[in-house]
Amino acid sequence: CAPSSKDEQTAENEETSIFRHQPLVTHMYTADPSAHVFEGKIYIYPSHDIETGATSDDMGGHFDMKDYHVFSMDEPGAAVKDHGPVLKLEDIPWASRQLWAPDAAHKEGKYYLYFPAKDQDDIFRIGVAVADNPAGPFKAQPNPIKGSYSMDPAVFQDDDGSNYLYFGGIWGGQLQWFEDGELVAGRKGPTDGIPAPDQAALMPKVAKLTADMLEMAEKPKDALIVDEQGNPILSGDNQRRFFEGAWVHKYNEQYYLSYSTGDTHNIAYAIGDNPYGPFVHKGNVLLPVQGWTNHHSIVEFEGKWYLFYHDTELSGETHLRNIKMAELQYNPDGTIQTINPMK
Ligand code: FUB
Repeated sequence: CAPSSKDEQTAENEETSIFRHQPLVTHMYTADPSAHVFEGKIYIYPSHDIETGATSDDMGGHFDMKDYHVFSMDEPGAAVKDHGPVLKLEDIPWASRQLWAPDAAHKEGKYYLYFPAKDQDDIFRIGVAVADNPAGPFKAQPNPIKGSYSMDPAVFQDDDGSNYLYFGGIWGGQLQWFEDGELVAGRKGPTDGIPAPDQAALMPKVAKLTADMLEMAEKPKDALIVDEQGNPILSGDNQRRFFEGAWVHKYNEQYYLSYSTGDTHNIAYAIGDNPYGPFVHKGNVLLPVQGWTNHHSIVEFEGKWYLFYHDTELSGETHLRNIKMAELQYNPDGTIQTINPMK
């Protein structure tokens, strides 16, 4: 099923009810939705999946995206507007290929798109592009963020206005090739640098952003994910360990770090009392979806909370995904009610 080439699209059909896990966008393939409320609307910053014939492998070579579109909706369940391409690979001076999962942030009238791409040496770095409004277009900075590596950036803005960049992902995301922020020579394969099963897992990274939002203000630290006893989640604990797609939100003064467990396909979450963690693993936000990848964001709109995610309903192909949303519910103790996308 090939999407039509319409640039502007409206999800006018009642069938797109968010509570029925319907695709939000059907005229093109979209994935990795990062949702934010800007100017009173929901803006979604997804990956734009395309078919290029790139070979499928354990390093994600088949995710060969070349631009980003921005989408918006006035409220949950309303028409979804495609604002068109807002940043293209050819306009990013340092990037060579693979525009993977982005995120966006707002500060003092400017909007910032954070995105991963491979550099000229085929190593993932994280870039930032700037716009005057949430729908872009975005202009890329000439170089990636200094000291950045790996992928799946997500920016959390705390109530005091501080912004924190979370990033990282193993296997195709190359996090396992780095130690203390440096690429380790000789690491090339998907499992090179993955800790032994009885060792602590690799963790997502976190760093405060500079006041101008363009660089990291500090060396990235581990956002430690621990079990209820305070022990780091182990590398062999595939149901709970971090793989990719970190996202942080705040609910009732607690910090929720949610992430994909990759080869076990959960969106797990852990709770901490500050943006750096440690975060105590609590359970799953979302069970496996159709397709290999599971990637999400969580946003509050007018007092209700929503999960944005993707699956492969429209194509049946792991690299050609479609974004969806569903309402999220909390229990009185702050835990999240797990969503089963198959129901
Ligand atoms: O879209 C490419 C990659 O697939 C993302 O960066 C990962 O999180 C996974 O969803």
